Amino acid sequence: MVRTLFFLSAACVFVLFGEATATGQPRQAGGGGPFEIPIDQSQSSITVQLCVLGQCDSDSSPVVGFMGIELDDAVQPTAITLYDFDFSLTDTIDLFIEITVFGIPVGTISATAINLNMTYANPGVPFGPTPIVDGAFSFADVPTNTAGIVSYNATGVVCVALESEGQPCAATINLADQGTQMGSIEGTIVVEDGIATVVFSPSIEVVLVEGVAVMTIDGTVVGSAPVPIVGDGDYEGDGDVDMADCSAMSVCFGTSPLEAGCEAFDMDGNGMIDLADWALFVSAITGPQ
Ligand SMILES: [Ca+2]
Ligand SMILES: [Ca+2]
Repeated sequence: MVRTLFFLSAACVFVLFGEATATGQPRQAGGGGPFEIPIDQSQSSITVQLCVLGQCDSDSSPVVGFMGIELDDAVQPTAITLYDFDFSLTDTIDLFIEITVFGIPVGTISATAINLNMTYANPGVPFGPTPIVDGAFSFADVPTNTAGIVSYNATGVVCVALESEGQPCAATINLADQGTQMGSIEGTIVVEDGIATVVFSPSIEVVLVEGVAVMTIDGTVVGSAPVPIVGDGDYEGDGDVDMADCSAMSVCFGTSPLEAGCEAFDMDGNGMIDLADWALFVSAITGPQ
């Protein structure tokens, strides 16, 4: 460590000697890369609706999981990028539909769905960014996978309709076999005191049997998490990155957890200050302003 400090102190002199020609600008406190927001179960619920031959029934469940996002700015974001999500329903969904003609029952379907789950089909691959306007945003055509086991039992006209489509009157469907579908996510975001509170309203339609049975999964999931912040290298906050900042960088280098003030040098926002940050710091040097 002593050697490292000596090296960096010397590097300050070396780097800053040439600062008259440095062209870097102070970096803004941008978003520090993708981060996960755990779902608050107490505020989150997903509803599954099954519609068969024009009649529908629905049931809801609490949901667990997370949202993975990135913001363009840690304080006043104007754009959000989706990286991942996993919404898992904790309760069994129970559905029952009775088809009537002039008030006379002519068929039924009962269905249960267990381990229902919606996930982003390309985890880690950025989707967006999409603009945040007045705290609201919208993602369309989000590649979404669904999973879970749906068991159903149909009678009367529902059974006849299923059989006409080559489907049995009672069966078990693995939603994972339905492949990737396009869903949508409406949402809102508030960032206050470094904490982002995000509301996602995901929605997806899964056609179980063409022309006969459609399942819609939608709801509201809510979560909060600290927004990672990347430092701008300006230790004393005087609007420049110069020799004084470089000396402080030498002291902060290698500290973990970060000491107060040293956040300015965590230039990649990963919670520690190492050579990757040093490289970014050097590129941010502006000289005295
Ligand atoms: Ca400074
Ligand atoms: Ca770092």
